[in-house]
Amino acid sequence: MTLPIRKLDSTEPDFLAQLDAVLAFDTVEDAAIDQAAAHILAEVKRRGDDAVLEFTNQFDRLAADRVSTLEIAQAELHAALENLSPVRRDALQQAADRVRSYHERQKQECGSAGFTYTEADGSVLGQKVTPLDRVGIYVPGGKAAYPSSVLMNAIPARVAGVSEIIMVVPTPAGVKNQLVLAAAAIAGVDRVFTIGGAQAVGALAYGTATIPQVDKIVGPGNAYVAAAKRRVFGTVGIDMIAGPSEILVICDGSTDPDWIAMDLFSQAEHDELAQSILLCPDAAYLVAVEASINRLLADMPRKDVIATSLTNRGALVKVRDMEEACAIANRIAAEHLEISAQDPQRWADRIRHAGAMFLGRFSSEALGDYCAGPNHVLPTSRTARFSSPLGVYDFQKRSSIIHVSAAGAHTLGKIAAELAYGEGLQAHARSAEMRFR
Ligand code: HSO
Ligand code: ZN
Repeated sequence: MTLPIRKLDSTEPDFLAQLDAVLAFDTVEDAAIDQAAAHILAEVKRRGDDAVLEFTNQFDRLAADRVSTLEIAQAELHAALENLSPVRRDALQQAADRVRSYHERQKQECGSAGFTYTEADGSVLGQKVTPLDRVGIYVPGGKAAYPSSVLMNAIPARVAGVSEIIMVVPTPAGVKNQLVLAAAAIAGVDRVFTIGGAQAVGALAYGTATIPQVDKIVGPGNAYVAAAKRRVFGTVGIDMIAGPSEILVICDGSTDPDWIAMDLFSQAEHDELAQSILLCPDAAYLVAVEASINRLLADMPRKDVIATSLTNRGALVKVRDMEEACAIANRIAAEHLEISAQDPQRWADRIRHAGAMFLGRFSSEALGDYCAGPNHVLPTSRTARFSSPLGVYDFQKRSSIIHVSAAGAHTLGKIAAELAYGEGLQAHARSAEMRFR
């Protein structure tokens, strides 16, 4: 099988335009989907449980008579865990333990303790960090129902100190994904409702008689879920609107080409829109990877998805040298960046924009997807230019602390009053002045 995978060469005059065309991803929101989501949200806001029940029965082909029957008891979550094969249960547990310890480290290192400092006049200024009270985790029900994503969303919330984690997961035709339930048990999710779509987002955002209102909704979903999340943002926090998954591999030509081909497949198999790109200065090596792709593809159960993804959105790119590869990687700002090279640290030092960096030939993205420890919820569609992996910090917020001494009220009061008069705000000025006059 010969896949018509796109080949680019950075020495071609219009290379950057070609690259941008490969990267371009149409995020235009579908107006019809947005309108449908808006309607569902309005109904859930107005009619609460009744609307949630109707939409759930309709879209997921259920015949539930009360929303409370859509809640899965803790005992059922733990039974799902117990019923896994010991090998799989053990793998899930080890992944959870590693993700937890990484995020515990992140909590220590990322300013979770807040800070205060005292000025010479005795005034104290600072910042207090507080976990969110209640968080909702959306877990897709269909082909992208990933137990690993349950761990990646719930564990940092738990580590942050969130008091209550509510998970929603649609169960079309009532089919429950046992591995998802087991992951919820391991991650310590408090309550699970088998609802999904815009109606689940609405229930979490507004609260109903049965489903508690949350402060933030995280987790990926289909186009209706994304539209609903966009719309409830402001009433609640949201994590991000994730695009299709991407991998960018920079290879110096020293890694087994089969390994690189399989890494490109690993992202491509997620979805037809996923993107896998390889940058390499060695033309012969690119030919070898292409041969590996064509040889290995036939054996892949998801070969159709992989082939579509690689054909429509993939690319093998010949670059001048590793320096140029790094510059291109910064332009792409990929969700996942593998640097498969002899001296990966040397090149990693040049990278400024990537959701996660996998350094050296043994660090395949798959390890990060499941169990290395860092989060696999990462900025997609070039948003790594300005955003970060999901982390403990996403489940915390900060409050400023201002504790002014009598002496401080004098010095600060004069500054504040002067500026308040300048803004024409008398009460501000007087409120400051009363404390030192
Ligand atoms: N690569 C996906 C995460 C995932 N992979 C889940 C396997 N399961 C997006 O980062
Ligand atoms: Zn993956």
